[in-house]
Amino acid sequence: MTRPAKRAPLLLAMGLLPILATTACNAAGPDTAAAAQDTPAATSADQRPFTATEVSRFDQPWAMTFLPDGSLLVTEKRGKLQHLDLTSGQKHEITGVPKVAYGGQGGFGDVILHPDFARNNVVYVSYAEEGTLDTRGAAVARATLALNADGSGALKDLKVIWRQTPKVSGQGHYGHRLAFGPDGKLWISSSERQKFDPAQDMSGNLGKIIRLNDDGSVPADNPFASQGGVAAQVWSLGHRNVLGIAFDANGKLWAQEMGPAGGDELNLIQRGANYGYPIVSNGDHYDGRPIPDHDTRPEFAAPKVTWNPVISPAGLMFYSGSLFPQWKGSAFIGGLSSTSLVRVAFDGENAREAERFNMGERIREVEQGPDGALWLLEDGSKARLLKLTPKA
Ligand SMILES: [Ca+2]
Ligand SMILES: [Ca+2]
Repeated sequence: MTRPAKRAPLLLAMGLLPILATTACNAAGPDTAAAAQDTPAATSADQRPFTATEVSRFDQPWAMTFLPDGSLLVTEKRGKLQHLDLTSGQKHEITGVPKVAYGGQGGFGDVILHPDFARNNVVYVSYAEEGTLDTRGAAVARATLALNADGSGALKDLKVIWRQTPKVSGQGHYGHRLAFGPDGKLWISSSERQKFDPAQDMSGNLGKIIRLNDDGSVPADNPFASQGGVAAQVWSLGHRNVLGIAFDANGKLWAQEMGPAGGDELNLIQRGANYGYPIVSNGDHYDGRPIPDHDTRPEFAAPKVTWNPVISPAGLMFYSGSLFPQWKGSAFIGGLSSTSLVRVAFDGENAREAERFNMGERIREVEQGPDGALWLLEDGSKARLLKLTPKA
């Protein structure tokens, strides 16, 4: 699935950045210079501080998470959950997974561990689910992972604890990224299913960031708890397609958002805040209709980073390891249309793109391994699992 660029980047026009040519198809617009000012030049393979080693391949992988024993769980969009033993290289398909609505952007989504996984073996998975009358919506299930000595296993006692509401037509913008916060709560990104206005409608949970207890119940201290109903689940609203959420070392939640044309974002998520979509965006609709920029409506929370040309962010993690000490505290974003790994650096609550590594393939997911290596999953069929270690 390609994603058209809003405008050709300034750096491309200057001939400095041929690597991004695949994302650009239009002539440079009048306000390109300002929008592109913070975009660093992509780093070529021989300048990278890391070596990328292929470890395995998957069919349309979407997410991964490391288990305490160093093995890896990987979801595949068509509906498989794979368990990869990184020592033996053996891969086993985990049984007992929910049936997914595969198609478009939909299918199996995220997989994460309960904070007490080492004791309770509880995992959470997200996926697109069929409704009635050709509708779909994301769902989140909680289950116990029962692993056998040979690496095979099953999800037991699977229980759906959350659903997008309403279920709607189409196969895009599920979001359904998951994270546990330092508060012990389960956080879910619920994208707006390409329906725009639901992001501002508190009678549904589309276009929102959701905060739940680990059993799926609603915390009494959520910002809209007094409204009851679905609104009680909501932590923040006005989001488009949030394909990465992660907590930094200070416990602050960040979310990257695949925006409209020329409007990808990294947001610092604040309690009860409205991020403005589709009323404001620094990008514009793909059909050419303008959307007023953030600075016209300061009552809406503005992004900390905006990308134009877009990077198509998917997968977000904060680096805390020692293998790349220069990157401690940085965030890493997988780029789909930009076929890149993007490093974001922080100064308090401010953020900027610091580095961009061209990976030559769409990057769907980023993780930090137990030894501090960076791990990437490419997108699509025969996608590589890559381990990034410091160049010798
Ligand atoms: Ca992950
Ligand atoms: Ca705009």
